[in-house]
Amino acid sequence: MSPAWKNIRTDFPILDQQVNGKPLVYLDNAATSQKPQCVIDALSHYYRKDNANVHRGIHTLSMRATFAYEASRERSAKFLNAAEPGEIVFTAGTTDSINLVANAWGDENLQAGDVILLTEMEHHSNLVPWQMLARRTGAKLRYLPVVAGDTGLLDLTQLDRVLTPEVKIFAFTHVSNTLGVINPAAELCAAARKVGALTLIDAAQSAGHLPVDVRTLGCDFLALSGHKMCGPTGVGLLYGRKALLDAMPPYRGGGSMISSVEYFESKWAPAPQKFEAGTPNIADVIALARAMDYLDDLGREAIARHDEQLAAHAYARLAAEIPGIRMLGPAHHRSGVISFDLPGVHAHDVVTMADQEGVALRGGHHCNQPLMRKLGLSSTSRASFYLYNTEAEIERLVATLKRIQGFFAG
Ligand code: C6P
Repeated sequence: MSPAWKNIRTDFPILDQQVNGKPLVYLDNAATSQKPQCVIDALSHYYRKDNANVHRGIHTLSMRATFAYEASRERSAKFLNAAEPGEIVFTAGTTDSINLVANAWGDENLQAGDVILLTEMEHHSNLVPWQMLARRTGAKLRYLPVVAGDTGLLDLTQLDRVLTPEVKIFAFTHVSNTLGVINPAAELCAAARKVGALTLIDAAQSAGHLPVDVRTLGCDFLALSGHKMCGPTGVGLLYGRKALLDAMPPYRGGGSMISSVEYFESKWAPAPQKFEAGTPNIADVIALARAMDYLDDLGREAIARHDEQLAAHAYARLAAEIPGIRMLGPAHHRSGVISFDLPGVHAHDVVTMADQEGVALRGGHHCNQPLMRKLGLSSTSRASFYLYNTEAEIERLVATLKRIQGFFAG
């Protein structure tokens, strides 16, 4: 393990605090991760030294801001092993990136009779934009099922049945935010390619946790959010194969995305600029590159191993120590997201009582309502781990859940 791991918790100033009189145990990383000091410093440095608009001014500050903004595009391309920086479009996050594809690519390329393939475990962000597109174009939605039971794995025996030539795009999550399942993304992309379908990977829960290489995965689009990978909120990106981005019309109109404007018509700038209308989220884009540096200093393979070890440990400890607990998702080969149901205790009560112990969890449907229904649940409690979490914190979780169970047992 690299020396960067040694004092990792001190890199995250927020972790050093008490919540409700107890040391904070932050286990809500699937909702948003905490930020290391280097990312906070990058934001502060930009506003203290370089703040100016990009791609417009020719004064020194504007050139500095433009240089740092475009350097972040290069860093992002490297982070994902994209062929060139022009394949990176900065957006507000995963939701925004998926909406961009559903609108710009979808409206231009889909018609009645076409099929949009999704999986039964998608987050609402990878469902609703496609439902809206289907309504606009007359295309149909189809789903690759999740196997019956609680492992939450995709039923790959159904892949050939659902991947017919009518499928024009297959959009799926790399890692489930509720079940912690890691989907075989490269295999799914290869299968889609065989029938001529494009692929979009929702990498919201994977980009900061696993090595993500768009060329090894073989995807056409990939969406991620900065705030789930040690970066700031309000920024993310869309990776798109350059030929596809070049052929797509813009999604939003305004300044910066044009090459010329007349009173009655305009011409667009080339990709990726044509997708970045208006003043972009400059400071957060720049700080996102620092987050990528931070993750790569630790090593993404090492982060994945750390997540998996913590998740396996938590899964085993909860299953052994909490009578009657229903564990969701696979026991092994999973990400650091653990969802569970404590019979007789609503997830909101679990989260509220855990908060009294300083333990931050999430409870609810996790923007996964159709999957919840399929599992026969309305909500789950969720603990999600990241690089700064420890086995000692898992023991705090176990003790807290025992106390909650004891309280409700009367
Ligand atoms: N999941 C969670 O607590 P945004 O909000 O655009 O940054 O990310 C949306 C999104 C898309 N796909 C997946 C798989 C996700 O997990 C999320 C965000 C958070 O699980 C908030 S609901």
